[in-house]
Amino acid sequence: MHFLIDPTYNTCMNYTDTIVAAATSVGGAAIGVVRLSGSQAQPILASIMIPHRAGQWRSRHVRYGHIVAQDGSRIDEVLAYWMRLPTTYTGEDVVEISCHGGRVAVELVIARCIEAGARLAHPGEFTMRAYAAGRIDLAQAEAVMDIIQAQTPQALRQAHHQLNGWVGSAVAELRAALLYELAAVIARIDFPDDVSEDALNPTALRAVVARLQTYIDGARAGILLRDGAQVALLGRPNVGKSSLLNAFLRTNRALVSPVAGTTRDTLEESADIHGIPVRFIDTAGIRAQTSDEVERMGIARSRDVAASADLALVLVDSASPINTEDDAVRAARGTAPSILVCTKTDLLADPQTTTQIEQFRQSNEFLAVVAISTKTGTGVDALRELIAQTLQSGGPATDSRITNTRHRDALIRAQQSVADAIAGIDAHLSAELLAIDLQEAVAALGEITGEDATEALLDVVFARFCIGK
Ligand SMILES: Nc1nc2c(ncn2[C@@H]2O[C@H](COP(=O)(O)OP(=O)(O)OP(=O)(O)O)[C@@H](O)[C@H]2O)c(=O)[nH]1
Ligand SMILES: [Mg+2]
Repeated sequence: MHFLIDPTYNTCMNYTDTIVAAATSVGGAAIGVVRLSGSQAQPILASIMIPHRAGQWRSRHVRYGHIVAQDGSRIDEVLAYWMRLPTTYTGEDVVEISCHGGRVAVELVIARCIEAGARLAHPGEFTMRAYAAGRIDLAQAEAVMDIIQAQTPQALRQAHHQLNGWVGSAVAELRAALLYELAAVIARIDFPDDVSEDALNPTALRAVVARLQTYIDGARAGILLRDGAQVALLGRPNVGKSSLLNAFLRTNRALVSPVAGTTRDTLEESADIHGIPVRFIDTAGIRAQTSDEVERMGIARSRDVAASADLALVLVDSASPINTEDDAVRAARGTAPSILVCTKTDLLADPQTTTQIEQFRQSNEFLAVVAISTKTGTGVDALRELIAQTLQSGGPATDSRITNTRHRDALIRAQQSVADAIAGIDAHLSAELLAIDLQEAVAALGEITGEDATEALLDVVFARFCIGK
C-alpha cells in the first residue's frame, strides 16, 4: 500500500486538514499506534470505530472496540482515545488508536481513517503543528527528533533538557538585552537632539558577547553528545588496533592475527563511552611504503579517516622498537587532537621505545600518553575515561549545552553582529548603522527558536523528521 506525499507540500500550508499517520514504527510489534490530529479527529474516530460498550465519547477516556470497514466488517481490535484541544501535542484535537502492530493492521486502520476524511501526514507535520500552535518553539521541535534519535542515556537527557525549553529561555534573555539596546539606538535615530550618544551602552552589549561565547564554547561537547564522535585507531601493522577495537566493543568484532596487514579496509563500530556515542574506526596499518595495491588503498583510506576524526588514537607497540612506520603514522594523523596509546604492556618493554615514549610524554605532541594491554585489560578503562574527557573538554557540566550546529552557527552570527555594533559605538558610527547590526543579531537569535524563521529554514528543520512525528 502506498500513500503519496503531496509534492507541493510546504510549511506555509494551513492546518485545516485532519492528518493521520502511524506514530510507531510499522511491523512486527505487539501494538501499533495510529495518530490523528485536527478538527475532524474525533468525528472520524466515531465514524470508524464500534466501541464494545455503548456510551458517549469523552475526552481522555480510553475505549475498547473494533475499527470497522464501511460494510461493518471488522478491520482490527483496538483501544482508542480522543484528547480535546488545546492541551494536546499539536494543540489540536488528537486521537490515538492502539491497534495490532503488524504492517497490514496499521496500514488498514490508516487507510480507513483516510477513507473517513483524514489525510496522510507529511514528515514532521505533527511536530510542525505543535510549533505552529505555539506549543513548542523550533529548538524544542528539534529536541523531539533528538529524543527519538538519542544514542546514549546522556544524549537522551540532554535532548529532554532542550525539550524543556532552556534554549528558548536563554535566547529570550539575550534578545531582550539586545532589544533594550536597540530601543536606545532607535530613540537616538528618532530624537537625535534629545538622546545623546552616551545612551548607547557597549558594556551591556559586551556582556551579551561574553554570554554568547559561553554557549558557543559549550556547543562542541553538546553536538558530540547528540551526533556522536569519530575516534580513529591508527598505527603501523600489528600494533594492536583491532584488538583495541574489540576491547572497546567487548566483542570479537574485528579479525586479529599476528600477520601484519590483517585489517585491509576501515571498520567502523559504535560504543557508548561514558555517555558519548563514539564511532571507533579501525584502520589498515599504515606503512611508509608498500607495493601491494590493495594495501595502498587501505592505507590511503586510513589517512582520510585520520584527517576527519574528532580524536585520533595513535598506537605504538611498547614491546618493539619504534621505526619509520611509526613516524609515517604520526605524519598521517592530520590535525585532530591525538592520544598516544602504548600497547602490549604485558610483554617485556623495549628499552629504546620506553625512552622515546618518555620523550613524547614530555613534549606537547599528544594530549596524553596511555599504556594498555588488551591481553590483560590493563589501562583500557582509563583510556575510555580519557577519551570521554577529551571529547567533552571545554563543555559546561550542566545539560544546558547547545547541541545543534544550526543553533551554534546562529549564535556565532549573532555574536559577530553584536561585536560589530560595539565597534560601531566605539567608532561613533551613525545610529542607523548600529541599528542594522543589532537587528541582525536579534534576527539570528530568533532563527534558533523560530521567531525569525523563514519558510525555507522551517522546511530544512522539518525535513529531518519522519512521517508520524
Ligand atoms: N601480548 C599481547 N599481544 C597483543 C596485544 N594486543 C594485540 N596483540 C597481538 O598482536 C597481534 C596483532 O594484533 P591486531 O589487533 O590484529 O593488530 P592490528 O594493529 O589490528 O594489525 P593490522 O590489522 O595488521 O594492522 C595479534 O597477534 C594480537 O593477539 C596485547 O595487549 N598483548
Ligand atoms: Mg587490524
